[in-house]
Amino acid sequence: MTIGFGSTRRKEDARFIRGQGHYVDDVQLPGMLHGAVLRSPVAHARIVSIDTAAALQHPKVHAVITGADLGEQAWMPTMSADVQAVLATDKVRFQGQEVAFVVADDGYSARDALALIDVEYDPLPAVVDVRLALEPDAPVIRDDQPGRIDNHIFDWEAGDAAATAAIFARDDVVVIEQEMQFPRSHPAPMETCGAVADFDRVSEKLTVWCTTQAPHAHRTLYSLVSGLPEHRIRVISPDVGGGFGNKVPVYPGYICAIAAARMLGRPVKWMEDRSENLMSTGFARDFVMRGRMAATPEGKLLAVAVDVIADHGAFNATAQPSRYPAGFFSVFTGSYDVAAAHCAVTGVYTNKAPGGVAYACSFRIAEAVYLVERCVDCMAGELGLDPVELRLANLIRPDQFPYESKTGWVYDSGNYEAALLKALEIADYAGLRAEQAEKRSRGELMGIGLSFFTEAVGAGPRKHMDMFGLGMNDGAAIRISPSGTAQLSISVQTQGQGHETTFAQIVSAELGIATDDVDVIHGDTDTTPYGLGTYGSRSTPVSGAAAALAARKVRDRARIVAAAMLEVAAEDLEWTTGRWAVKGDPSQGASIAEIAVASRGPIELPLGIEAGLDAEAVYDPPNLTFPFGAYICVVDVDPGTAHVKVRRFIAVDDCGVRINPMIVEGQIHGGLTDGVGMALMEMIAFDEDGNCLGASLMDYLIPTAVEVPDWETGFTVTPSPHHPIGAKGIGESATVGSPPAIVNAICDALGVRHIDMPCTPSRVWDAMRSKGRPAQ
Ligand code: MCN
Ligand code: CUM
Repeated sequence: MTIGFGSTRRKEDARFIRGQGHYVDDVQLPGMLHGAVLRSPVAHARIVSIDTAAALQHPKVHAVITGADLGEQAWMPTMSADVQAVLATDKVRFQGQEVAFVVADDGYSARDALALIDVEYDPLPAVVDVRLALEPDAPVIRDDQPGRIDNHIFDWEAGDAAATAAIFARDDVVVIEQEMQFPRSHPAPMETCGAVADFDRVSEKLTVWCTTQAPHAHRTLYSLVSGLPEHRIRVISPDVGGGFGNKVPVYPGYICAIAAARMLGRPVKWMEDRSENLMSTGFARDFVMRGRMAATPEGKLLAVAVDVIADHGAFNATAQPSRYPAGFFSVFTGSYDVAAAHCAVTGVYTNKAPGGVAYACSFRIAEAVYLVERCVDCMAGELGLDPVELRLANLIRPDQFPYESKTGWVYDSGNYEAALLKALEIADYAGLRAEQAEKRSRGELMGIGLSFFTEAVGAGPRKHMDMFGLGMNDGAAIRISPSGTAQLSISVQTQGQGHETTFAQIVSAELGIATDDVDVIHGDTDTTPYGLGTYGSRSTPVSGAAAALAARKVRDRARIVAAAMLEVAAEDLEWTTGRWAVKGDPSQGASIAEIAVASRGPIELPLGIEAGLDAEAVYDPPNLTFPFGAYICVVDVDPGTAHVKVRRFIAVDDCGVRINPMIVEGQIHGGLTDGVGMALMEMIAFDEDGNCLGASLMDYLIPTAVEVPDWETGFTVTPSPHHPIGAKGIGESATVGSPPAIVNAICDALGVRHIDMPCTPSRVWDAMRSKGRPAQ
């Protein structure tokens, strides 16, 4: 029996390792039909006509739905104040865009019938380069918006432009400037996206099983699109095979399944295949950045400035809940105490699938951390300082917390130097530098790269967040059975993070109930309290806090009942794990199980006290939590093939109090692997006609166990002062922190100032040649 925090095994693994998980594609309903989406083969074209007659003749086809059939529902609102075509009516705006939806007896027939639909396209020039999209003669992509004459979406800035410019203008500062790109990448979860929609014409209730990280948020959107009231919509998110941000947005296929189920009066399943997932959903990053940094010649960092052009694709469907169009990018001052900072971000439409979706990034923090950590290394090179030295001299000091950044974020707590020193110690930094010097003398290319990052997770406080005009609070409800076991229902949705274990541990720690005696209910809007779901590593910071607070309410109620049982005043009782006992006489007490049964039993409860111990809480976070970490990467570059091998990777993370250190470590391992992918191989590329070149896992490379080293992890613990259990989120830290460490290491190995991700062999080869290598 285990109680409370610690590395207990994951409860959910019992079903997963037996192959007993239950995913959307496992849902089978009587009379269920299957849908398939017809997608545009071209990136930009006017739709002249759609002829569905032949497809309708197919003996197994029940319906072929086009945008015209959807009427007002042909467009749906996005989470970023834009609209997105569910099925294209006027034009197609990216390759892979949804054009028609076929419903048939089985999935194979539905897909076969797609080929029978005849769409006449009138091709238009496509633009996939953000800079070209901003040119005055660029084709206007969103001419559905009245009066639009260009592809510009927004201009947004943060920080103090004048104060920053004043520092850059000083003649006693050293300035570096570096252009860099964070390429378009894809979360590529194991399970693709899909939905099963079932509409009961009698009760007028719609049930949607779908791959979502945020069931309640999806319910709101389905209500907005379908016109059905929210209480008549039930969203169920069963087991989810990885989300990584891919399953935050609402995709057209879900809406098509819902529309078809309502039209036909039968359940409809739609599951996309791998290419559809890679071509049309969940794109992240795609930032072109120009960073500048100013420092004194001695190495005091003074200012950071950055201009960004952000490629949002054809529809601004950025799934992030902040009030800022560039999400949390304004944390780009990172972990350093600078005097001034400024960023300017321009959002642009291109003929690509909607981008700007989250991918283990905490909403643009991956981009921000990459920017600042690359700039710090460029500055170290410029000043001739060791990157460690420059960082140590500028990290925010422990006594400066809570620290208000120059762009208005209040970092809750931190002890940065301790984390960096620990990483240096694990790595044996001095030893690594000595090894590198020795290898260099033999012409070998070894590189050592650092990054220090601050994350901002736990969306979120009203000051920064809002989704559909709603705040970002989350509820938790605990039901205590008469025998003292518990069910906790939560608003967030696990996709592999282990919530069924860690949330049980939170309740267990608060109430002294064994973790096995706490079951976690989630992923069903009919049975869980309202909340905004899992992304931005917010489950622990927000929903975890709600769970702890609900458990504390249970404890408070138990105290009153125990007082009645023991015939003492409640104030005379004290709590020791799992038990209320009389102060000074621990033998006089009652366990939660004893109190639970008594609370529904024959004892006389004080006036106004209801039977049972059930309790609910809603947590409205006063601030985000700011986990941090120090990463060191060691690479070897093969001078003959330009292949980069990540030989060692040391990650010291601090996410405050850890509920389950083993799960936390697993999150770090996964995130670091993501980082290797982004730094070395992942990029969704397009040709100049807008054809997507990353539509299969043969073309879009993702890392496997072969490409990654044995991770070396370490931890420091700096609790969050405002979180009930002192925990900060961890789910995205390593994805955010690792890419710059790897690129810094590659630059260090090659002796070049910058190389863009992904650092593929051909790019590394070019960089080597720029330095006169390899010897011709
Ligand atoms: N945890 C802990 N102690 C802490 C912090 C977290 O024990 N101090 C545990 C949590 O209880 C939870 C896990 O670590 O079981 C991750 O918690 P948290 O940081 O709160 O993140 P979320 O649960 O909100 O997960 C979201 C985050 C995001 S946004 C992406 S993207 C991502 C990530 O999680 N997607 C993932 N990790 C993933 N891991 C898996 N396996 N699959 C995904 O899709
Ligand atoms: Cu930034 S991806 Mo996660 O927030 O689902």
